[in-house]
Amino acid sequence: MSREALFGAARALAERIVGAPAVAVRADASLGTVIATLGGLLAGVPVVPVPPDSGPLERAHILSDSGAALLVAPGAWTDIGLPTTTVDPAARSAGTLPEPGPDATALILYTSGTTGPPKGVSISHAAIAAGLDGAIEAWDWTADDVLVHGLPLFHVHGLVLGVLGALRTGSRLVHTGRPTPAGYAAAGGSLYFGVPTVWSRIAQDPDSARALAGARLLVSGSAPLPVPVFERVAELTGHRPVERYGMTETLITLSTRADGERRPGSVGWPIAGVRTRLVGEDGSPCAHDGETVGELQVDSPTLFQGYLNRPEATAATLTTDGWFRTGDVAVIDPEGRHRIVGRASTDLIKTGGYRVGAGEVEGALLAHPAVHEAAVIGAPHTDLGQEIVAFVVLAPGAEVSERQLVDHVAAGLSVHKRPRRVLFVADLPRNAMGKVQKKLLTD
Ligand code: MLC
Ligand code: AMP
Repeated sequence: MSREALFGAARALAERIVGAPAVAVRADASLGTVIATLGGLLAGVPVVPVPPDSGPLERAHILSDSGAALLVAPGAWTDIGLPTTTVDPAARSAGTLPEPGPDATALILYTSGTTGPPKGVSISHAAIAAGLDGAIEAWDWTADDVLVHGLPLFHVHGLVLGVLGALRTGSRLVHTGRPTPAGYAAAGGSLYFGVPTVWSRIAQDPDSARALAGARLLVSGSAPLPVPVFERVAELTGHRPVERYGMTETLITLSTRADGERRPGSVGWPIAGVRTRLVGEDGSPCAHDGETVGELQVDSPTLFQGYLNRPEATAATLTTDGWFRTGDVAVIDPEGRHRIVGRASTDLIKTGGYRVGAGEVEGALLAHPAVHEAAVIGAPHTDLGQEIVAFVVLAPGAEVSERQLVDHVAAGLSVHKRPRRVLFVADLPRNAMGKVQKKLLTD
């Protein structure tokens, strides 16, 4: 679809939804999602992308918490108690709407915390512009590029960088539907985005990997890129991948550069406008010696506006001087290169690049009548980075299979939040305070 046609169709939707408090979009990997998102942005109506495979529990929470007045859902989800509409890719409007101010909320993205249901992260138009401009500069991204990816359109990576970034630069976008090695190989792009699981699968498919030799830049983000995967991708494609780091709450903050050194394990330097610092457990600044480990904090025009309806949760992420606490543990070397070494909390799991809170999965398991106690961990996994593993104590006399519990979580939440393994145990290891000792479960 040309840019002109896309904006015409998006404007036609924008005119129908202008004035709504928020619009939810069933964000499948389709042109309809792109038109609906752009329509919301042009109308100045916050867009709430909803994962297309989200089950009733997760969907009901997102729709009610976000205050969406309308759902754009082509041909599905008629039972959700909200008026629905569809997009018409053939519609055209040349009308103009007033441009939303920089502080208007552009997107509300739902993402997991360590406990409870996902929180809505409000992101302003200005933050998106700042994050994209920083990435565009670091990667020399121009209208001559053809961006290729197959990532989901309800998170920062696929939607903000992967769709809005293409619109901001004017580069073409090929979405491969799913991020498969064969799909990437066939797309003939210049710029490729993937999460580490995608690059790991490409590294194991030499023919597809070699087809990327003609690209300009390969970019990995959303989770740590294992060094052997970096090296294998470089060997097969001739390109050392750019690695970059970000969060839903901060958008993109750190990256190696198209015109700079790309070292395995390094997420590089702050993009333009972003400041970072490392803070020790006692609150004092850490040395930038490449060894001293501290919490990474960010001060940046890319920061979120807060968690929707959760002022206390928002306040808990900010220091008294207004810096955002990422919860990631990092080192900075004397040249300013950043390396992410882990997370402060074991209860945020990264699986296939998706962020999943252990508490949300535990809550879904506990809602099953056969489950008495549940503890969920992220266990190291070569393909997914971490895989979700549940330890379950059954209620007295109850019987349930591993498969039934996996399906129970996949049906209520989203498919990617399902445990890959369920281990039935007689009891859970707890400390003197009664807290489950997840380190022992991981071991
Ligand atoms: C299996 N399936 C089930 C099921 N068991 N479905 C229902 N119930 C069950 N119990 C089926 C599904 O229907 C689906 O089938 C398939 O299994 C999906 O399996 P999967 O193993 O989950 O998918 P997989 O192919 O392994 O996914 C890997 C992946 C994916 C890399 C493609 O994890 C992915 O897209 N990750 C990207 C995450 C991302 O974009 N993160 C960015 C966050 S933003 P079928 O038939 O449909 O295939 C961020 C900010 C930043 O982090 O800085 O970037
Ligand atoms: P999300 O909100 O889904 O974007 O998840 C953000 C989290 O993903 C961060 O807090 C990090 O833990 C992790 N993350 C993102 N990019 C990277 C990266 N390049 N290396 C290591 N971890 C990353």
